Amino acid sequence: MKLDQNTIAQLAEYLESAELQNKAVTKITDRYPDMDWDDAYAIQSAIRKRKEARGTKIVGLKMGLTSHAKMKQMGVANPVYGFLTDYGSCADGAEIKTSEMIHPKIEAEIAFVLKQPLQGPGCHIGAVLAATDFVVPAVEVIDSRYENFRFDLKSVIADNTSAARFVTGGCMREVAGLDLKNLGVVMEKNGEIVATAAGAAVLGHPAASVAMLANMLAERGESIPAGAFIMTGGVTEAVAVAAGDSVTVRVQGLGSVSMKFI
Ligand code: 0L1
Ligand code: MG
Repeated sequence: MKLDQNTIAQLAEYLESAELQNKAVTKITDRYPDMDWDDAYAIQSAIRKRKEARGTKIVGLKMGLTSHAKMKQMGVANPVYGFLTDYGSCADGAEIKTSEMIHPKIEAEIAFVLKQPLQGPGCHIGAVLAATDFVVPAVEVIDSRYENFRFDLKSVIADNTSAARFVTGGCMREVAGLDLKNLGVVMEKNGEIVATAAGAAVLGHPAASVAMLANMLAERGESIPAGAFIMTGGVTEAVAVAAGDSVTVRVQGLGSVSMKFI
């Protein structure tokens, strides 16, 4: 690690305040260009601890930047992971306040709920499918705390991978009999189709994203517990939303998820 504990705590406060006050800030690598991957995840973990100390519950995990469309859009080459909060969870059909965010964007995702824990290294698609209770469609509302959504990978990891809100809905389905790779996804904004994709857009198979999460967590001595809710990453590029927009994401065989931005 290149940063001391004091600096990590200060950067956690800097980024969490930006989130809670909806104020965009400059990316932290401008000031700390030598910070490393361990520093980035340590800042994310310090933000998580700040929230937990105030009573926030961590209700899931997320992978981000798992599709080529997203990686190309953001100019980065590797997936990242973060955590989901209880206050970020929205019901199907929710009204989501844009006044609580800086510059929200939406991503259509396939979420997994596990019935068994997963431990890397060596976790693979087969282990994930065997450990999965059900999958469900979801939409992530991301909101980078960085000005103009401009960042590098270390800055975005520290910023809890832009996590803001997430909406689950549709139908829960067991994975047996589901062709997750060929699952069609259609994203509509204000009644118009704005993006389409198939499950394979996420690392070739959405379960590969969960396996990668288990393997990445293992590098830090962590694992995915039974019962975990995991968002696997946007299947398409992220789409900007503003107050007044209505969004519906339809996932083949899994129903739809809708929300309105106010
Ligand atoms: O969930 C995601 O794929 C987002 C990861 C962070 C990058 C971004 O803000 O677009
Ligand atoms: Mg996402």
